[in-house]
Parts: sequence; C-alpha cells; structure tokens
Amino acid sequence: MLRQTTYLTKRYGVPEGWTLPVYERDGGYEQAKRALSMPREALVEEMKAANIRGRGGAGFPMGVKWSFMPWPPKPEKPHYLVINADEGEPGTFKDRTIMELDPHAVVEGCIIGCFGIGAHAAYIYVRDELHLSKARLWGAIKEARAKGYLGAKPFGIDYPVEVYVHTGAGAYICGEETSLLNSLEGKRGEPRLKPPFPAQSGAFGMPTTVNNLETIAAVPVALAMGGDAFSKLSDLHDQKDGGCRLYGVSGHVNTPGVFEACVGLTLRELIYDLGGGVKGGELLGVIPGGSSCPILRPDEVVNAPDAKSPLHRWHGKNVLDVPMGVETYRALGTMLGTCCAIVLNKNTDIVLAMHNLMRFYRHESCGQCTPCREGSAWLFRILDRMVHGEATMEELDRLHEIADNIMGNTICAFGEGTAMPALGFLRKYRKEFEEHVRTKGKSGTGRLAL
Ligand code: L3W
Ligand code: SF4
Repeated sequence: MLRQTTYLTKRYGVPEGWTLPVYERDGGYEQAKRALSMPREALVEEMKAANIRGRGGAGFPMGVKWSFMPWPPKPEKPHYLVINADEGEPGTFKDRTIMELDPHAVVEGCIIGCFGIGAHAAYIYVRDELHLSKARLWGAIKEARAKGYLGAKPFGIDYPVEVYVHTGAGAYICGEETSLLNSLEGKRGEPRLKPPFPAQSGAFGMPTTVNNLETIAAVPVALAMGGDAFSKLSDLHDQKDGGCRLYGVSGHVNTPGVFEACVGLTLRELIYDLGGGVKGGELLGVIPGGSSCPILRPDEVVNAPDAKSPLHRWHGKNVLDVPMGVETYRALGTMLGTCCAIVLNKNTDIVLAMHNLMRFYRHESCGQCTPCREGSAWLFRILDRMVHGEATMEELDRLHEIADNIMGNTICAFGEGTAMPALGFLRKYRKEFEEHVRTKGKSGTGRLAL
C-alpha cells in the first residue's frame, strides 16, 4: 500500500522554506532545546527505538552507532560528529534536496546528534559541486548562530555546539567514511583499514560518529514523534527498519524525482505510482539503490521457503512487490543502498550500461588495493573491447573471474561495490552478453546506454 508522507519534506516547495522563520513556524529547534535538557541515555534510547537505519547505503542502525561512542568522553579525547553529505553515488540525488530545501533540519539534527554522542562540534562534509546546498547550509548556520541556537550556550543551556561545513573536492571515494575523515583532516582521501572504527578513532584520531545527511535530518522528526511511533510508520518495523525516508527514481521513468514515503514501499510503487511508469518501452531491470547495488530483473520471483528469512512473507511473489528494506533487499542478494533506483527499459544495451558504470568505478578507485585498482581497470578494458565487437567468449568468462577476485580482498567497500553490480549484470543478462559477443556488438547497435 502506497503510503506517502511529508514529515521530512514538509517545507519542500514552501516559499523561503529554507529560512529560520519558516522552520520555526513549524516548531523548528524545539526538539534541539528539549534534547539538551534530556539525560543523554534517554536520548540515545529514543533514537534506538526509532530504528532509523543509516540512509547513506550501509543501513547500519543509527541509535546503535551513537551508543558505540565511549562514555563518558575523556577531556583529552573530544568527540566529533561528522555528517556525510558527499552524495556521489550514481543515481543518488536525495541529500541535496534536504540541504537546499530544509537546511535547518540538518542543523537541528546536528545539535541533537552532538549531545547524543558527547560532541561539541559537527562537521558537514559536502560534495563541492553542490553550490546551492553549501550556500543554504551556510545561511542556516548563520541564522541559527545569530539566534543563539549554536555557540557557547545554545538556548541558554551550558552545552556548547558548533556546526561547520567542509567542502570536498569531487572524489567519489571521499563518500567512504574513513576516506572522508582523511580528507577532512587535510590528508589524501584514501580509505583507512577498519577496525578501528570511527567510534574508536575517527576525525583527528578522536571518537567520531559518521552519519549520513538524511539520517541526521530525520532526528528532529523522530524525536518529536517519539522513537517508537516513528519506527511504526514503517511496514518493516518488525525488522527494526523504521520510519519514513526519501526515495529517488531516475532513468527511464516518466516522472523522475525524490519522494517521501514510509519505509517498505515496493519498487513497483516507486516506479509506477511515484515515477509515473517506465518511459520508452517495457522494464528491463532496476538498479535499486545506487549503482553499487546489484540489478534486479522484473521477472524474478522470491524464493524464501525458510520461515526465518526476512523475505519469507513474500515467498513466491515478484521482486517488484517486496517492500524495500535493508534486510529484505540483502536477502534478495542485492542492497537497498541509498534507496534511489535507476530504471532501465528494454531498449537499453545492457553491455553499454555496464561499460558506462565500470568506466566510473575504474576512474574513482583510489588505487590502494591491487584487486580493486587493476580489477576495475580490467573490467572496463574488456567491456570496451566487447562494445567495439572485439571480445571473445573466453573474455566474457574472464569478467566473472576478475570480479570474483575483487570480492573480499580490499580495504574498503568500494571494491565490492564494483564487483557485486558487475556480477549481477553478468549473471542476470548472460544471454544478452553472449549475443553481444557472438554478433560482435551488432545486437546492441542503436540501443541506449545507461
Ligand atoms: C563500530 C563496529 N562501528 C560497523 C559502523 C561503520 C559505518 C557503519 C556501517 O559502507 C555501503 C557500501 C556502499 N563498531 C561497527 C561500526 N560500524 N560495525 O557502521 O558500516 P559498514 O562497514 O557496513 O558500511 P560502509 O563501509 O559505511 C557503505 C554502499 O554503502 N553505498 C553507498 C553509497 C552512497 C553514497 C552516497 O552518495 N550517499 O556514496 C551504495 O550502495 O557500497 O556497501 O559507519 O563505521 N563493530
Ligand atoms: Fe581504494 Fe578500491 Fe581499495 Fe577502496 S577498495 S581502498 S577504493 S583501492
């Protein structure tokens, strides 16, 4: 059942909706003021009950992450809150809408988050190309500071909080949390080995929580509603995947965009109800949550006879009718990722689509790990030969081998984020790939790329 909501997008489309007077008219900053007077444990418990799964891609429970921070903070080890707004995933464009249209929700979320984790400073790491996002965030911080909501005594309470915007320099890998931290520190944006996790050693070697921007913007709404009530908005509340969230849909749909709905929307609802249906032909496949998530075919049927499977309730149903959740999608062999789907119609040349994506991953690999650096380059090189009608069937099998060799052999999730979608394309569209090789690329001639 399609359940669109407007908790996170209330001010989208409202004139001057990004300014403090409009935010305050809607009860803005009341939750920050309230939070600063709450016992810290009660705040964290409320957030755990809200079951907000990280909105940046990994889906880690936000309240649990906050609770990982060492407590109490030691004076010589200040805590930091870092917000990941580097939004670089192909097909993902939801966080920028919050920064542009509701930046005060981010600032208020940061104040609450700082208190929850024992930090006095939050850094919002924004992708540099997002000029309007940066301007709106700077504007909101200035307004909040002028009103005394930030600084030495927010709302007159003795708990100093500052929020800073830090701009990236256009590298996708800086969206990976440890790479982001290195970049924030002025170092080369390369991922660090984990553990230690940022909760132990993060920004400047201090305990740090890294939250995605949508995750932190949902905090004031969840606190106002109460954690449990917020969680129960979701159809997947029983899987500890709560609340409402932003969904994106792009590619071959009639009305691409960002929409808000309860957690548990199905892909069919996202594509046909919100996205206005497939444009220019039938559905060939959907990349569900950013390009790192393996593609789903519209003819796939759920096979989950085990009653313990998070998918069991949908056993025998079409994949398009499975609620989009962290656990349901993991069990489907893909990922929910950022919940921003890319739709491909039947006129798409699947080889060109994969070629396009692999060019991106080859370019964005930071190069530290051999399997990722060399593997992504080889995947692209072979696909390039395939596109030009030069590849052999043996090379088609080699693509599998290369992708398999990346899996589990790298420092960060980027390697698997390259290999998993590659393997998805190859396994699910084997016939199309073979046809491409057999006809020396002619089967794809005149068709669309991604
Ligand atoms: C303390 C432990 N902390 C885990 C923390 C960890 C992190 C979070 C999740 O990858 C995925 C990737 C992309 N003690 C902990 C702990 N944590 N165990 O929990 O960690 P993890 O390792 O599961 O994920 P990750 O390395 O953060 C992120 C996928 O997201 N992705 C993302 C792209 C999104 C964008 C964007 O534009 N927004 O780039 C897309 O699919 O592939 O799988 O904070 O520290 N024991
Ligand atoms: Fe860099 Fe790739 Fe290794 Fe990640 S997996 S550290 S992006 S080389």
